[in-house]
Amino acid sequence: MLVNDKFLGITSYLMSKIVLDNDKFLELYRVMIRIRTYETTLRTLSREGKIPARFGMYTGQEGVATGVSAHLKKDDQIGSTHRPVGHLIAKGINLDKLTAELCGKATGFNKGKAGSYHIFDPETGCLGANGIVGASVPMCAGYALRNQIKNDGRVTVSYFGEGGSNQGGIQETLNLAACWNLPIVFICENSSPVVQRMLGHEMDYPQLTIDNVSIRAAGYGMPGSTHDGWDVEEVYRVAGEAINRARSGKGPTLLEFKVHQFEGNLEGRLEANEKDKPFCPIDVLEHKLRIRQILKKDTEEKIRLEELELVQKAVKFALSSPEPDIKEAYTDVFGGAF
Ligand SMILES: Cc1ncc(C[n+]2csc(CCOP(=O)(O)OP(=O)(O)O)c2C)c(N)n1
Repeated sequence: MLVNDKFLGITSYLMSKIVLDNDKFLELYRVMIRIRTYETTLRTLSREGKIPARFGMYTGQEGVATGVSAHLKKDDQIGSTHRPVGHLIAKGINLDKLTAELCGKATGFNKGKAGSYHIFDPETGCLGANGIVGASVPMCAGYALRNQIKNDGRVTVSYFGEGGSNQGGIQETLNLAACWNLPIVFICENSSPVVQRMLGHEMDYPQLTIDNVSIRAAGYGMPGSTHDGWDVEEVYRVAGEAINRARSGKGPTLLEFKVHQFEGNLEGRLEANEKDKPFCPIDVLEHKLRIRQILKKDTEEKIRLEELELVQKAVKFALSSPEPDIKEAYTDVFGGAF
């Protein structure tokens, strides 16, 4: 069910869907604060010229990755997008090595060569952010096929945007995943029409012909549904059902989450108007937590401070790390034999 009302008018709606216990609530809150703190700090680093490549911001979408990853085990896999930081942090990636990678340092996950768009950490199942829109989705089906053959209970989650959903490779992957009953959950984070309106239709993707991407699931013979991405509790509930379904051999699901993207495609390109971001997932969660008397001021301050310290430690690690040696330019890459 979607909310079409202003945040302050939806208290009863929010209260009617209690799914989480207090500890779980605070756990999710902490992850969302971690993602927001991390991105805000990294944006400053980027503006200071300390991040060589631009990166896509996930700000405003934290509820999705957090609610989804809360059901994932360490060796479950995710395939990410050009806004990878939220997906990666929610999956439990090491912040020191993540920051070093973004800063192009030798201590990064991929020796500083991947940057934000191609980060790869098999240890936490983060199998590729991807700067090519939609490109990680077919790869995720490959991981899911591997999981099905090995029969080791692993699940793959494949993230993409509504723009990416128009890619032919995604359509084929949805079809194949359904035909082969793969243990995979497709997550479409749909930021339209807000972004389209804000960008003045400058996107080089065809406009969607439908409001809800999830209706396409029926054509492929898998369950599909659309939900509020700014309500982490709702995300947690439906993602849990889909992930359990995949894990128990019942096949794929397409979940669509409506989100408000506070930044455009790239860091610093767009600032949303206040009126365009009524549903900040952190505000919504804090609102719920306060009403239910779970979040007291001192707990909130403690969580925010601890997460800030974690992020600052990662930044310190990255900035004091060495640059990659010039000889490394030809290792670990195709064409390294030159
Ligand atoms: C194949 C391909 N085409 C175009 C681009 C340029 N591009 C980068 S982000 C983006 C918008 C993608 O929209 P969507 O999938 O909805 O993701 P969102 O940015 O909304 O999260 C485009 C067109 C690209 N990176 N890859």
